[in-house]
Amino acid sequence: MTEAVHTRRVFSGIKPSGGLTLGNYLGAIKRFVDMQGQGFETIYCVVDMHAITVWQNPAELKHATRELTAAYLASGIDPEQSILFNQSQVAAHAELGWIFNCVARVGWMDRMTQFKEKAGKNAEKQSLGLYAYPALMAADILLYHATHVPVGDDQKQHVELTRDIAQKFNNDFGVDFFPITEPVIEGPAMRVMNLRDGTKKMSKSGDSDMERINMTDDADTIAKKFRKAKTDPEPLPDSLDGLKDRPEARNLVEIYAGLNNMTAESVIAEYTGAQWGQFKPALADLAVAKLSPISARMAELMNDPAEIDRLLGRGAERAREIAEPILAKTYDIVGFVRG
Ligand code: AQP
Repeated sequence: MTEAVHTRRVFSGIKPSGGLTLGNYLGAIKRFVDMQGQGFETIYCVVDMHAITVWQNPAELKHATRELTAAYLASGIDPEQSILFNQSQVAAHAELGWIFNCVARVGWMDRMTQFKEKAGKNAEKQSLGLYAYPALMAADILLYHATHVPVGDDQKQHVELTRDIAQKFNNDFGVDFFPITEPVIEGPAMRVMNLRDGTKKMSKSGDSDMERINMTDDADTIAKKFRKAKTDPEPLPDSLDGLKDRPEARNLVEIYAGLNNMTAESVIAEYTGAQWGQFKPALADLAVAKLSPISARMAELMNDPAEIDRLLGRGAERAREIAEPILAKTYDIVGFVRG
């Protein structure tokens, strides 16, 4: 069998499940912007169908969908160059998601650490959608035959599952149809940690607002949150090795590196021996310099929700043009009759 040649295409998405964090910015949005114009077709999604795997108030879901779109635009996603849309406007995601529910195995889903973390001791009370989420995520990606998926480190296992699903589908039906997608997890700050506990991921839905930086926080709030961030009594070390077993210290260094487009090594080189009283204000100033122009632009864009909806509708039309022929071909491969 000759190998199909796939266009270099990027797909990625974010859930509109609350305010966006610095983790979403450094692990996802900033890198989505960087991948525009790098020889890829770029498709970015507001994955609202993933958001409802846990309860969302309908009015808040609409607000979060528009706010996330505003964050994409304010950060530099160009809606002409990239396809930008919300998932529920392209029904093919749900349709391919069903087929992948029938390809993925229960044993594979049982190994997904994110479900275990999110469900905790209450797995029985979670929605079936939360459990099946990674099969829908595989559909999101493979519906566009995406070859590259920029994600934060927490999503690595789900992209690996996407590869397993593509492989099993291709093997089961004797085709070389779905690409084996590459996760792109490069650079510092690929797992931004909670400011109060450096062993936990920074999340939109974490319990306390003090544990995360929101993209819309004002300068005083950002400075206060970094000032109160947990650290240890040691100054910054003289090499990266010195951050081993110091998760909170490492996190702040990585955030600085991610925001300033530099490596963690060069941050250490610049701040060797610095005390937290010196480093934390420098980090806060940097975060404010990077985030405040974005949040100001987000606020402007949010003044015209009809324009945001129009852009999402137009993006969905363009997404359907790619997705529908791939879904139709999938239906033929599976053996569904189409009149
Ligand atoms: N802390 C993080 N560090 C680096 N990257 C992160 N991402 C999320 N948190 C971090 C990346 O953001 C993208 C979109 O994630 P998502 O919102 O769709 O899902 P999530 O990973 O479950 O994000 P949250 O903030 O934890 O949401 P909630 O609390 O609602 O479940 C992904 O590329 C992810 O890697």
